[in-house]
Amino acid sequence: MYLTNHNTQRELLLSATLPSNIEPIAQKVLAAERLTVNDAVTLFEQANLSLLALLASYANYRKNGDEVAFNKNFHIEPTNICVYKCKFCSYQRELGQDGAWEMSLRQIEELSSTFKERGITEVHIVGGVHPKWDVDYYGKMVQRVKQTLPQVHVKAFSAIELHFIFTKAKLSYREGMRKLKAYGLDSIPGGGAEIFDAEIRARICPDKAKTEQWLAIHEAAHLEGVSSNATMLYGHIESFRHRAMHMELLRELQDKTNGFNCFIPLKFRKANNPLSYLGETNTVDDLRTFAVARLFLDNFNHIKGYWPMLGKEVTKMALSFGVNDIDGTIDDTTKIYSMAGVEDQKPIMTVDDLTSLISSVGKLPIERDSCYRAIKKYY
Ligand code: V47
Ligand code: SF4
Repeated sequence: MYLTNHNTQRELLLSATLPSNIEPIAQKVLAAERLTVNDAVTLFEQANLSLLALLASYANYRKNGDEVAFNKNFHIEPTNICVYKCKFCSYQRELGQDGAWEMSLRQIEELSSTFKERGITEVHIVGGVHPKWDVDYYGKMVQRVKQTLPQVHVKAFSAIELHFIFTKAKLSYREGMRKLKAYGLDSIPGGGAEIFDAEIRARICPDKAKTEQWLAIHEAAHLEGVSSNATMLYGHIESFRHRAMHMELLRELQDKTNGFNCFIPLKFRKANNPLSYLGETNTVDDLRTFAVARLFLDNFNHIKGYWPMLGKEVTKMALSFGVNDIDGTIDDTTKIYSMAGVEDQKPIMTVDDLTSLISSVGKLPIERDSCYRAIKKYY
């Protein structure tokens, strides 16, 4: 075991002679003061990797100690048919196109039944924006899952799907949210945020919900007592400043509502999509992004390293860069990342795998529920 000694970290930071551009930022971290967008850009561009690890670990320890969380979950991807054509998407198909799928309510129920008595606490439902489905179909999906697995938390539908179905039904976001809540929706996942800058958005996902709409959906959810996650798709054509400004908008909304559970940086994966020519960013950039997110988002308790997208080895490393959550068992139920070319083509981790991964880097595994309450400690 090599557990963090918070005081040693502090001593190290206080005694180090830091470059003059980084020193004031490190002082803010030690004093738990908020960083500016310029501070975040400076960290992205100029901070040494080991210093970033130390700063982010220090900030994370203050919130989460040495515990790292996982959950027992599976995904339902009800369709990959989508009215939009995001340039980074490897998964989207047209109605009737080869490789398109759409699940009936019966199929959703059957898939859920296979997870009975397996201790699952969360079902994550997200898919394409189907041109023919409406808010009641989305609601019934949630209802069927809840009827089959009454104890689970249903975290479902990205702001992109929600914007489309609420607009089609002429419902305000809050009315729509109330309707889905009545069907059993518990929280919403963080997808569709991509990069909030309007010019970047226009180049990578021109036709789907705009930044203001993404934020308004999440705000409406929070006001209706539905918590949510937030993501950021990085490593394509955005700059460090775009990343920092993206996080600033999330931090502002979190100040207002406190409704976000966690932040999940998602690394752009290049296979089978129109942005393949960009290639992928490197592991050092992944780690820097996690660390800056941990330092900048002072009002987010949890930073998630989503293992099916990062791969297990990078996930382990991310635990030294401010990450305190690695998501769940998944059980080979998501195709978004395998279709985009990640190494793990069949994402499955048992509880043993997850706890071993976490312990292997000296952290303390805990199983959590979807609201980050501890269910079981594995140490
Ligand atoms: O919005 C799509 C991303 C998101 C690619 O809330 C890609 O717990 C990389 O939001 N390379 C959907 N990323 C998935 C999502 C999510 C995943 C895990 C956990 C949670 C949560 C949310 O996936 C999309 C987009 O940003 N994405 N294609 C790609 N080629
Ligand atoms: Fe559709 Fe989502 Fe793919 Fe965009 S990322 S094309 S909204 S499935």
